[in-house]
Amino acid sequence: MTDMEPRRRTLLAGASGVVAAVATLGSAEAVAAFVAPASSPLLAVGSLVIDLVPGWVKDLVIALFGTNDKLVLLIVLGVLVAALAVGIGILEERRPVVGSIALALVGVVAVVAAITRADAGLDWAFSSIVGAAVGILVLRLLVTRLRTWDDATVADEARPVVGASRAELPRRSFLVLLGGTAVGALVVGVGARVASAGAVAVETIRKALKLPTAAVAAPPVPAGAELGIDGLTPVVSANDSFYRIDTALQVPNIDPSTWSLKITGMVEQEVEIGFEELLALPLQESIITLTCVSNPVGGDLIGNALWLGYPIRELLASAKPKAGADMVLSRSIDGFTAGTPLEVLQDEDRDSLLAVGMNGQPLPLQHGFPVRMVVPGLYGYVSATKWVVELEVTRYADARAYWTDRGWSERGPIKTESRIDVPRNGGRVAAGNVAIAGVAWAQHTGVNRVQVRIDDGDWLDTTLATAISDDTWVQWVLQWDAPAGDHTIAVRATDAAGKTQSETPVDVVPDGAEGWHTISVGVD
Ligand SMILES: Nc1nc2c(c(=O)[nH]1)N[C@H]1C(S)=C(S)[C@@H](COP(=O)(O)O)O[C@H]1N2
Ligand SMILES: [Mo]
Repeated sequence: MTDMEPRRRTLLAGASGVVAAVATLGSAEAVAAFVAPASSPLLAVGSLVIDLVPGWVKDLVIALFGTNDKLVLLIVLGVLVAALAVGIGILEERRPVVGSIALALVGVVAVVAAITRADAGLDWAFSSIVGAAVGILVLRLLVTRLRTWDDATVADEARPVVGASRAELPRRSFLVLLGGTAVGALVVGVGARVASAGAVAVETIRKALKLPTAAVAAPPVPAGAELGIDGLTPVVSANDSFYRIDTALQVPNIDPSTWSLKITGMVEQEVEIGFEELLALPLQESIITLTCVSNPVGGDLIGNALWLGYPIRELLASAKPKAGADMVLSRSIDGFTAGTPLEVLQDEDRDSLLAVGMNGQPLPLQHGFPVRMVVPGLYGYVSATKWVVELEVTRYADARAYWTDRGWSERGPIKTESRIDVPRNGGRVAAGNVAIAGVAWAQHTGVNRVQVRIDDGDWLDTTLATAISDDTWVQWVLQWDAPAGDHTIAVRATDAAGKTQSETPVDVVPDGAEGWHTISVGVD
């Protein structure tokens, strides 16, 4: 015997394969948790097997194991995966690269299984692709180290050295990588799987939830609110294209039956309300445009939806804020906080809602399920707390919100702004009649006038669509007889208070961008 005992080498190669498989599954689960919890290759392949297995096998399994059939499937899959992994490890050690190719093929099967699921998107492929790539990397590293160790053993036996053997260092480096990867991938994978299972479970509850109809319905969207121009942003934003901004790495999974909101702090009477109780209250609908303070001039961190919820002012009234309080610190289950002026939330003329519905659906998980705040006229970071669980009545002098501690203003009223949607910035259009159109907003004040300037011309009044309300953005359009050449188009809005947007560009930090959205177009 001149090298490592063959039995031991095979065993360690097999172990390398198993650890590569654990790394594959662990990283795939981690990616799935972010991309789409249901895209886990483990679930996808399992579901594919259930679909493919002939009926008599299913019947037999159910006859033998009853309601444990899924568990049996998972155990069988687990054993198969382990056997495959051992095989791939041994293959890679005997015929370098061949094992990696086999692992890549398994990845392809997982990708196909994932993207052919009923509600899958193409992004469901990500988790399997990343998983296979990580697995191959781990496999190659492990087998290379195993060979180095083996070669050193050969050298030791051929020409022994005094003291520590040459094989000691490679041996250690192989074992550390093997153990470290196994432990790391298990921790990450199991954590991600648990989180994904939570998201899938909460999504199921959400889908089954039926919201009550509003006691106070929103007036219908006026017919003239939607100009219906190609490329112009729709006046009501669909839930799945609504902008999303938050600090949540993992979207909180809240089972509504466990949700409650507490009103605490400077109040005569602490109040706590559960989800069922909230739904039993007379709910109100309101169409409100949310905007992010980080929206640059011309940006799209803004969206308009029909919200269903209970007026926050009513809940506050039942808690009876004490004199001296001037701020409500709303807290998300994940620790995020926003500081909203108490008087804004108490304002009789403002539909500040504890919202449960968005465009006729329960809030999507990403948009705060089961309950969030929506306040007309204030940027999201000071008002729109998602996954909200506490309203602490306090004072600006005593409490600070999440973003106030990070360089943003304590208060965040939305600034009047306007944006050109068509023609596209940098686009080309044919000479002749061209619609210049976009949106403008001055939430809770209202937009009075939108003007466009072409090149160095005069400011031209545009036609405003019918506004849904002062709490929403409004579309506008100007028909332009476009002459050939390169042109610059700028827009500015004037709000109902008579204030016209300032020309001077101002950065988003600390309290929102300012300036005129300006685009270039080529006319042929
Ligand atoms: N829990 C929580 N709520 C939050 C945030 C957050 O980071 N965490 N971000 C706020 C910000 S900055 C904005 S602009 C709005 C965005 O809401 P949306 O993602 O539903 O569009 O949510 C607000 N609510
Ligand atoms: Mo924001």
